[in-house]
Amino acid sequence: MMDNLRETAVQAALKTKWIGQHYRFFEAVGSTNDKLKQDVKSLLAETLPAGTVYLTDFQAQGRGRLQRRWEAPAGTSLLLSLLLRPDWPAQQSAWLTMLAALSVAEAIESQTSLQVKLKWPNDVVLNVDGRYHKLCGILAEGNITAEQRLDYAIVGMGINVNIPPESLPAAATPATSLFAATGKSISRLPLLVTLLQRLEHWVETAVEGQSPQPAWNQRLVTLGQIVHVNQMGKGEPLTGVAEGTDAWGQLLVRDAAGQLHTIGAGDVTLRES
Ligand code: BT5
Repeated sequence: MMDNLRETAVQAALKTKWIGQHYRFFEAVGSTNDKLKQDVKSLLAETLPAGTVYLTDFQAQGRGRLQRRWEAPAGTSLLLSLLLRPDWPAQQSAWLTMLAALSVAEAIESQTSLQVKLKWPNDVVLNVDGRYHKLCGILAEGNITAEQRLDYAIVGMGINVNIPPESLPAAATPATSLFAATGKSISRLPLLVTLLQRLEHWVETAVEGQSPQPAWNQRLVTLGQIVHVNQMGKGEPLTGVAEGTDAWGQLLVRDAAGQLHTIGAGDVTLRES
C-alpha cells in the first residue's frame, strides 16, 4: 500500500495552492501542536508561512483539550498540525475548529462510503450500531493579542485511520477508526491530500468572511439532544435541550424554565445523556 507520508511523497501528490506547500514529516515527535508552536515562537518563525503543516507517524505526548491525552499506535493515523495567520477577531477563533471538522468529514467521505457526523464542539464521529464513536479529535490553539485579535493559530487534527479495533484507546466516547468501521485499511496519502484541499477551501471561505457554521451545523448530532454542560467557573451545571448553534459555533441550550443559554466551546465540557 502507498502509505508513505514523507516530504517527497506528499509534495508530489499535493493539489493545493498554499496549505501544505510548506510541509514537514517527523517519524516521531512529542506533539505536532507543541513542535509547531515552539518553532513559531522561535527564530524559525519567519521561515514558517501560513499553511505550514507538520505531520508525524507517532506522538509520545499527543494532547487533547484540558490536559487530556491523544493516543495512537505508530503509523496508523493522520496526526498533523496546520499553521494559520488569519488576523481575525478573537471571537472568530472557533471557526477554526468548525472548518477543520468539516474538512475532515468531507475528506473521509471522499475516500470511503461512510457518513461522517460531528459532535459539538470538536469531535468527528461515526454512528456504530446506534452509538456515536469518535474517529477524530481537533485541537485548535492560538495566540490572542492585547487588541483581541488572533495573531496565529495552530489547528491539530488526529484521525484514526488504520488503528486495529483491539488497539483503540478506551474512552468515555468510544473510539473507532476507518479500518475498524470499514474492515479495510485505507491509504493515508490520498486522504491527506484531499483533507488539505478541503482545508484550503474552507479556510479561504472563512477568510472572505463567510462562517463555516451552516455546513458544519448540518452534520451536528448534538442538536435536539438533552445535554449537561459544566460551565467551568461560571456557576451551576446546566441541563437543557441543545437547540442549535450560532454563527460563532456556540451551542444554544434551552433549560427547563425556558431560558436560552449560549455556551462557548472553550469553557465547557459536555456529556450527552
Ligand atoms: C481532542 O481532545 O479530541 C483533540 C485531539 C487532538 C489530537 C491532535 S493529533 C495532532 C495534534 N497534536 C496534538 O498533540 N494534538 C493534536 P478532547 O476532546 O479533549 O478528547 C481527548 C479524549 O479523547 C481523551 O481523553 C480520550 O478519552 C480520547 N482519546 C484519546 N485518544 C483517542 C483516539 N485515538 N481516538 C478516539 N478517542 C481518543
